[in-house]
Amino acid sequence: MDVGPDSEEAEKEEKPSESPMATFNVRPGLRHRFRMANAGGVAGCPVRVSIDNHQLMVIALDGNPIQAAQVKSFVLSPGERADFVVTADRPIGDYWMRASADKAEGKEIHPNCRSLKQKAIIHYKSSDYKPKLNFAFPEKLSSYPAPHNHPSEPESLKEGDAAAKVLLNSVDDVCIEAHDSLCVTEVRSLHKLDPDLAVPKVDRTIYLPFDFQLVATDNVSYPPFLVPGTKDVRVPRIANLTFMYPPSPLVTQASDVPYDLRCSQDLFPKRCPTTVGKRMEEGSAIEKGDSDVCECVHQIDIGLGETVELMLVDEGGASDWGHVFHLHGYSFHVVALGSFDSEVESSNRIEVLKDMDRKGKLPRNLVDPVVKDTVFIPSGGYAVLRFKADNPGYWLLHDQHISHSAWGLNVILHVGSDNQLPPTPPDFPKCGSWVGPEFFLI
Ligand SMILES: [Cu+2]
Repeated sequence: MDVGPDSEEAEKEEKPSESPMATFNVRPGLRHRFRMANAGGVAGCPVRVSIDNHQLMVIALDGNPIQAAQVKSFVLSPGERADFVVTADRPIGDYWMRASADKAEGKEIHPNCRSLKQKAIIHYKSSDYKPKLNFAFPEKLSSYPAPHNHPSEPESLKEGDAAAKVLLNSVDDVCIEAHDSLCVTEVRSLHKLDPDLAVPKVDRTIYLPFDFQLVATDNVSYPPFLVPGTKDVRVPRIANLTFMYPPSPLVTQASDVPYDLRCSQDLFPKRCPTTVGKRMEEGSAIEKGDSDVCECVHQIDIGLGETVELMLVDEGGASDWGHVFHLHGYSFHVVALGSFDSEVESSNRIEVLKDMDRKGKLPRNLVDPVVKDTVFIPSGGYAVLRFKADNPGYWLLHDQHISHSAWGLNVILHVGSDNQLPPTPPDFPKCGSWVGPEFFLI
């Protein structure tokens, strides 16, 4: 077996990773805890992890303990972490750990993720077993020797153990038994939901529909990573607002951030076009230079100690690969997550979700929902997240996809008032936007 591409066809379009391969030593008969993170990357690919001939017992997600789930493989989106236990109970030898890009049922792997494939070696360390092969950094991976002990099984058999479940932690909202998959909403936390969060209605419900607004159909020559697609220029928004980073840090210099740069869902700056808040119809022509985008420091104020529910809804406009959101300062309970019927109009999904909720058709797990700080929202889907706002500060909620975040798919959750924060040290350095000498010559 070769560690290069798995088939000749794949070889044409994929180049195997040239990075050195890691070796993890395990002791026969013992259990070993692995702590794995998807450390991301520009493409923001979801990654599926497995170990040949071994089951993985996942015991924590994003550092929060869950009721152990025995799986064949699991998926991590950028920023997500998993702790899993591997029992070294197979014949002494070496086994592949595999990581490769994952995709939703019936969808293609994102073009930027296709070449994502890496392997590591799980090496049984035993005095009875001395590998004849040298695993230290071969010059060329293509000449890398096959791990000992299981060279003859076809790839398909090793990757897909029909009896085991896949912990489908992301990339798909379809969680049906036939898929032998386990959705994040089916994973149970080891701890019960706090009583003040296990109520029908929390103190604050915050609706966060997000979309990508078409602002130009010209060929604009930004670097490719700033423009989704080749022609249309789209700008991300949360509740119609595109996030702009403040010129000074809010925690220590909130009063230095100009009022006109700041905004909330009820307060749009005067400089913003009056069309902000109105939705552009799908496919409607855009005049050159026309825009209904408002770029501002989008902040949502939350009282310290309030119980909060965030309702994130993907209202479309971007690619159909889904979004991964990360919240700073908190872990949240994923009480619901899913997608809508295909006939629901994209620009109306938040209203549909509210309506479902009013009619009692939005089931929540208010007993033992999984606790996370990073969550994958399926394309065109929604996530309902709960937490108690007991940590004062300015906390960023952002898309983990680096380019989406750079374009403005972020919002600040401002918890508590500034006098509830520890005081800024008197000699703490200050900063702001650069004002060059030309400013003084005007
Ligand atoms: Cu972050």
